[in-house]
Amino acid sequence: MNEQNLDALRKQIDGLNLEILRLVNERAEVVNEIGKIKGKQGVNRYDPLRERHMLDLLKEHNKGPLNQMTVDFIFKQIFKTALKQLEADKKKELLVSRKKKSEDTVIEINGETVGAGGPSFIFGPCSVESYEQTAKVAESISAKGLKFIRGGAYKPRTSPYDFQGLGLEGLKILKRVSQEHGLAVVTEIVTPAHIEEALDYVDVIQIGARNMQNFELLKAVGETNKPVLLKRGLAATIDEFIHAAEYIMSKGNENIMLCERGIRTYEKATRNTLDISAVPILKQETHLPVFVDVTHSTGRRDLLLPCAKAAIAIGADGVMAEVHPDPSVALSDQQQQMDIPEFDQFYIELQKFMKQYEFKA
Ligand SMILES: [Mn+2]
Repeated sequence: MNEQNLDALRKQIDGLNLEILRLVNERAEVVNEIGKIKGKQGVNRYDPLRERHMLDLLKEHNKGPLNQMTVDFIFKQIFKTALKQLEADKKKELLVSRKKKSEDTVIEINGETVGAGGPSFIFGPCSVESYEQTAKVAESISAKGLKFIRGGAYKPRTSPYDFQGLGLEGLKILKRVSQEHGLAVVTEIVTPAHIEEALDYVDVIQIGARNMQNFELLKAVGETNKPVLLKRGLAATIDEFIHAAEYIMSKGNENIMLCERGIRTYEKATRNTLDISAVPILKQETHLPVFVDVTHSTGRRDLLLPCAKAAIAIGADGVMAEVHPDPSVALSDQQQQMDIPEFDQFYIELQKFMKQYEFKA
């Protein structure tokens, strides 16, 4: 008798579960409709006053046996789930997302197509220190048939007493050197106030790791039509990185390249930890080209080549590294810049590797 009773009660529970499921889904559909209306009106989807009202109404009608705390808990979960669903749908709508645009973004700069398969290379000194120093590196880059030179004119340094860069003078040196050697300039801009002036000197605006969430700067570069190289913040999640890129694209600039440059972890063997898996994740989640900066991620000369190989093997669209004619007297990043013979060797080895494994050049 007891056994039969239990079976009957269990059947009753199964029926109730299905009924709850039907109701919860029906509720989600209604929430969806509300979301559409709110989306059109441009108002926030979460409304705390409305939620308070719903909870009060439930309290008024709760006859038990569940106590009010339990009822609140259950319904808050239901409210949250519906909002989460709306957020997930919203994420699919990001302009930078692969779901929004399935084909790869290809950016044409100085005769180089970035993101069309086959890695692009960005080399150059950490900081622009003088015409002679920059020209020596440029000569070595163009001798390899490469198209980009990087160099910092504005340097956001950890300490305000460290070398802050040559500023406009540095941009002028980069421009002169790039014209003499047929290169495109990749350089960091740190404030919206410098953008207009910089446009004449720069081919690719770099947003540095420390400025990845400088939203006013992101919006300002989004309003230009210059290609942007956006570096991942030192402690930024991939989701935050993607949303930073969205800030730029939301203002109309679609020429964005992402750059994984290492993140801060507990590991001390390297300056940062190169998050190599970020590359395929970013390639899956967005349609943007992805670079790997092997210099700042590792902070070690002996790791530049193996990490560059790893970047190419995992599908990065480009590699970035720092080169200085005499790193031991560099005004920034002395530890990790390559000198010219090391750079030559690095590039030869990388070419060999690409040939050996038949990577598209
Ligand atoms: Mn540097």
